[in-house]
Amino acid sequence: MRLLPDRKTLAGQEKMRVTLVYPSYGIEHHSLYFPFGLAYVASSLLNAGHAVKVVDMEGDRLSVSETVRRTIDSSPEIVAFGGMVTRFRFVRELAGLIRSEMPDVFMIAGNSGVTTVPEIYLKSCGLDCVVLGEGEVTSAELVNALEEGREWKQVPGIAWLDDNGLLTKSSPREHIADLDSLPWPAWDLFPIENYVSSMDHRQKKVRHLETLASRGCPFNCVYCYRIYGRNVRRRSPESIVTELVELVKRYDIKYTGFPDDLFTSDKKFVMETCALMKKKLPGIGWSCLGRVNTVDREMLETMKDAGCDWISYGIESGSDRMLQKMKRGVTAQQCLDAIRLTEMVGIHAEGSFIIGMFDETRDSVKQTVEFCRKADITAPMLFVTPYPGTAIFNMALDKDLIEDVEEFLVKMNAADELLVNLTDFSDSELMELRDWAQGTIGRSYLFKKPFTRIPTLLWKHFKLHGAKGLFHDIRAFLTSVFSRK
Ligand code: B12
Ligand code: SF4
Repeated sequence: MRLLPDRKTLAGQEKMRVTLVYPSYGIEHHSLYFPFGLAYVASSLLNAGHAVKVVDMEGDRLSVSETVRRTIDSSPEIVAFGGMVTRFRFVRELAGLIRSEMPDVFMIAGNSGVTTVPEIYLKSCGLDCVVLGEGEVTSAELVNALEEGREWKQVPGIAWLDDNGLLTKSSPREHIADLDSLPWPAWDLFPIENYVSSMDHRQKKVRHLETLASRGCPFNCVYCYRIYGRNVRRRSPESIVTELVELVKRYDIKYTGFPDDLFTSDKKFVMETCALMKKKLPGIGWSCLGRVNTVDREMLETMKDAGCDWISYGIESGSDRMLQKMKRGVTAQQCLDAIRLTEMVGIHAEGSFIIGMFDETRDSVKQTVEFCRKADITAPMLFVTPYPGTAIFNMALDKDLIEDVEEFLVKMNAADELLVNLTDFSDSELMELRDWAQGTIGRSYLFKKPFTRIPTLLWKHFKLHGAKGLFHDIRAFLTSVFSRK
C-alpha cells in the first residue's frame, strides 16, 4: 500500500491551497448542470479562510489531460473531487494521473457515490480519505486539521483505508440543522456564465440558475438514494428568495428551479415561498420536482401564480403492482389525477418512467404505455438501475446480479443503457420491450395533435442537433412508424 506523505509538512501555513475538481457529465449534452454540492463545499472552505480554486471539466468542457494540467498548475496541497456517482470513471482516471505527477498531494472526494461505496473510491482512485454525506462542515474541519497538523482522522464524517487496506470510518457527522446558516454556493469560482447561458433542463435557451430550498425526502422509494435522509430540512422562504434576488441581480437570470429531493414535501412551506417569490421576483419562471400525492389544486394554483410553469413528477410506472414493488406509496390513478390537475391549472407536467424493475412483465409495461396515452404525455423511459445506496442495489447484490461493483460504476451513465437486468426477461427482450414502449408512447403523443406536435418536435431537434441531426431523427421516426409491432 502507498504510504501517506508526512502531513506535518503541511502545518504552520496560513491557508491551505485547495483545488476542487468537477468531473465531466460524461456524455455529449447541451445542458450544463451547476454543481451545487461542490459549490457549497467551496464557500465553506473559503469561509474557513482557505485558498480555493476550481477546475471545472464540465463547465469549461475540458479534456482529461487539460483538467489534469490545470489542476497541477494550480499547485494545490489538497485536491478534492466532486461529481455524482456516474462520473466515477473520470475521478478514477483524473486521480491516477494527478497522483503520478504529485505523489504528496492530499486527495479527497465527496458526493452521494462516495458516501455509498467509499471503499471503491478509496481503493481505485488512491484517495487519502473521503467525506461522507453533507460536506460543508466536514470538509472545513478536515482542511483545518491538515493545516494545523492535527490528527485529521478524528474529524467526524470521513472514511479512509487503514494500513491493512481496510475501510475505517470516523464517528458519523450530524446533519446540518439550520440550512439558512450556510453561506451561498461559491458560484463565481466556476465558469458561471457557461452554466447560466446554457440550455436549461427543458432544453430552452433562457438565462437560468437554480437554488436549493430543502434537503431530504420523507418517502422511501426502493430505487432512490437520499444522501440527506428522510428528515426534511428546509430553508426559510426569506433565505431562498433573498438568494434568488441576488442571482437575478448578479447574473440577470430569468428562470430558476429547485433541484431538491422533493420541493413539494410541505404545503405550508411551498405556499409561503410562493407568496414571497410572487412579491420579490416578478417575471421569473421556475420549475421543480414534485410528487403526485403532495400536491393539490390550491397549491398548484399558488405555484402557477408565483411563476412555476413546469413540474416533473416521478411516475415511474402505470402499473399499480409495480408501483407497490417500488414502494412508491401512490396509485396510477393518483398519478393520472395529479398530471391532469397540473395541466389544468396551466403548469406543464412532465413524467419520468423506468422499465425493468424486479417482476416487470409485458402486462405491466403495457399498462405504462396505456397510462401515458391517457395522461397524454411522453417521456424517456429509462432502465431501472440499482444505484449504490438504494434498496434495489442491495437486492441486486444479494441475487448476485452485479458481479463487479467497480466495473458497474465505470459503465454508469445516464441510465439509457441496460447495465443490470433485474427482470426475468433476457437482456435483448428487455431492450426490445423498452424500444417498443418508448416508440409507442412517442407516436401516440405525437399523433394526438400531429399538426402542432410534430413541427414543434422537429424544430426542437433542429435547434439541438442541426440539419444532420434532424435528418437522422426523421429517418429514425419514419423507421419506427413503419416497423410498428
Ligand atoms: C439535480 C440532479 C441531477 C441533475 C444534474 C446535477 C449535477 N450538477 O450533476 C441531472 C438532472 C442532470 C441529474 C442526472 C442524473 N442523476 Co441526479 N440528481 C440531482 C439531484 C436532484 C440534486 C443534486 C444536487 O445538486 N444536490 C444538492 C447538493 C448540495 O447536494 P450534493 O450534490 O449531494 O452535495 C453534497 C454532498 O454530496 C457533499 N459533496 C458533494 N460533492 C462534494 C465534493 C467534495 C470534495 C466534498 C468534500 C463533499 C461533496 O457535500 C455537498 C453539500 O452538502 C440529486 C438528489 C439530491 N437531492 O441530491 C440527484 C442524484 C444525485 N441523481 C442521481 C441519479 C441516479 C442521476 C442519474 C443517473 C439519473 C438517470 N437515471 O439518468 C443522472 C446521471 C446523469 C450523469 N451522466 O451524470 C442519484 C444518485 C444516486 C447515487 N447513489 O449516487 C441522486 C442522489 C438522486 C436519487 N435520490 O437517487 N441529476
Ligand atoms: S424518488 Fe423522490 S419521492 Fe421517492 S424517495 Fe426519492 S426523492 Fe423521495
